[in-house]
Amino acid sequence: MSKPYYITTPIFYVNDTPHIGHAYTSLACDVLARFKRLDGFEVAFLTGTDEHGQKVAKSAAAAGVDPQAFTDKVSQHFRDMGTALGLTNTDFIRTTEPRHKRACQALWNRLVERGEVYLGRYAGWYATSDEAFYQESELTTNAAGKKIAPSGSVCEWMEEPSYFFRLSVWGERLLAFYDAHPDFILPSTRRNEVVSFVKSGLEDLSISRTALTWGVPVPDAPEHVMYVWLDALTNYLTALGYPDENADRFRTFWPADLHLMGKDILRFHAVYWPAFLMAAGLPVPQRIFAHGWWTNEGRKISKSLGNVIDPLELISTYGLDPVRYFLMREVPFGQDGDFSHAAMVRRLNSDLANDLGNLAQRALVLVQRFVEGRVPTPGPLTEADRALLDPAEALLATVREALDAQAFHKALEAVWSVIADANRYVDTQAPWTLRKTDPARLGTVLVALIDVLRRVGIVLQPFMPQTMGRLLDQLGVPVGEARTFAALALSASESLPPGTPLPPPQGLFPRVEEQKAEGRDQGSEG
Ligand code: ME8
Repeated sequence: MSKPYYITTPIFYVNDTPHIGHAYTSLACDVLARFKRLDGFEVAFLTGTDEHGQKVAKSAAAAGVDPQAFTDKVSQHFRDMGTALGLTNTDFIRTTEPRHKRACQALWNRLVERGEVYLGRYAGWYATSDEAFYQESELTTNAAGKKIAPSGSVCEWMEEPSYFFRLSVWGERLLAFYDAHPDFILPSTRRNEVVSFVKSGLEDLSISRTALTWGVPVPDAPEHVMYVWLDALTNYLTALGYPDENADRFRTFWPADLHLMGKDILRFHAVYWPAFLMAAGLPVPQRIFAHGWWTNEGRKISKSLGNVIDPLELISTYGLDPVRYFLMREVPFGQDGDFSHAAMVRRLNSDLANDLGNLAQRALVLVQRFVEGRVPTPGPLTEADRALLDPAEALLATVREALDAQAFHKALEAVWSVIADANRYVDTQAPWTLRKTDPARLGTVLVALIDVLRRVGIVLQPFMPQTMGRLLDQLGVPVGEARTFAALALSASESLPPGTPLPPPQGLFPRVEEQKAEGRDQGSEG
């Protein structure tokens, strides 16, 4: 029986077109989902769109269309982005679906039954672009006299009847929970921010609006619609069949293993969400990870600045796998990152074309030229061979540990350290000389190289599925079991019997011309 693993992206607001930021979170989840599958887990991977609330209602009104028609159209753009990115999500949720309304209303009723909700009146600050309430003490005043949230969004004063969730009574229990689960919020710097926010004292949370009709109606009080964040967070339960807690999917996959998101929405996931769940008597997710923020050439990415980086355009310029690699490698996961085409070209040329691409090409060309295109028979291993093979054999464990901490960059660093070892090994072993001086030793060296490439190819599949598929084809590794992590337990001769014919090699990663970057970076500033 395989172990379950449930991973989610945020559900994205349909007021915007998908950009590099949305692609980033989605790709990180996809890498983890693919990794866990190859590692023998049964994976549920959820993404989707957040379609209610004032922000979406305003965008629909501005576009002059009915909100449902508007969300139908924009939600499709996010699905299309997923297809272009090669996402392997197992579900795509839209919060305007009937299954979701049912789940939200059931969760609401549960909170009411448990005495967690009361009717009152909200009077305070609200930022529509964040769909968030702010306390006066968090705000600053800009030159025009407007109140500004820490996110930079403009706040408006709002007063209306509202249902409240008794968040104020959950502070101590949240702190005790964070204490007992030190890895619940990662990275730890972000965890500290959340802890101090909770320690500063929580106020009850307004969870319904009357000034708005675009939302899930509150049961028995249809003049209220639910606060969009209560509605949105519930999506993680809806997709598993909630409120049917006996549904197979729910029993198998709840609580989630990982909710992954940007740092902008950590508070909702790390404070409100566990409080709602605890209040409803439901288990709390295992981990909330908040990654950093991408800027474009040092500037905030926004439609109004006209500097949005379109993932589809990146893919058509550089190819899908290089884009996937760059985003997971360039910035230590958790930190902020600045995008530039120059950095992209540099990295693709050095890591992919030079290091990995060259290694594969060198080794496979030698096999064609010197041993008739067949896997040779290895002889006894030397110290130099072990120095190459030991870290390559340990790679899966190293990568697994890094990915279990969402350290994508560390996982890739470990793989590239093996690739660098292998390139040095080719230089020091000089197989072109061995051909004449010691043909038996040549066989050993080539088999060691093929085995390192096989290991690298298998471990990198979650990051670059298409290209690593092609590499494994060229190494004669059959599709299926032989490409899963279980196959990494096999030795070189168990996995690729001597005599196996290998097809003529084809380059994996073409070099990107430097000119591709030139002009683009300036161009995106305009
Ligand atoms: O917040 N850099 O949706 P949203 C990195 N609907 N990541 C970025 C980014 C950037 N510049 N811009 C966006 C919402 N993201 C809610 C979520 S979940 C129950 C509800 C990514 O469309 C990042 O994952 O504003 C961020 O958290 C998310 O998009 C915000 O998406």
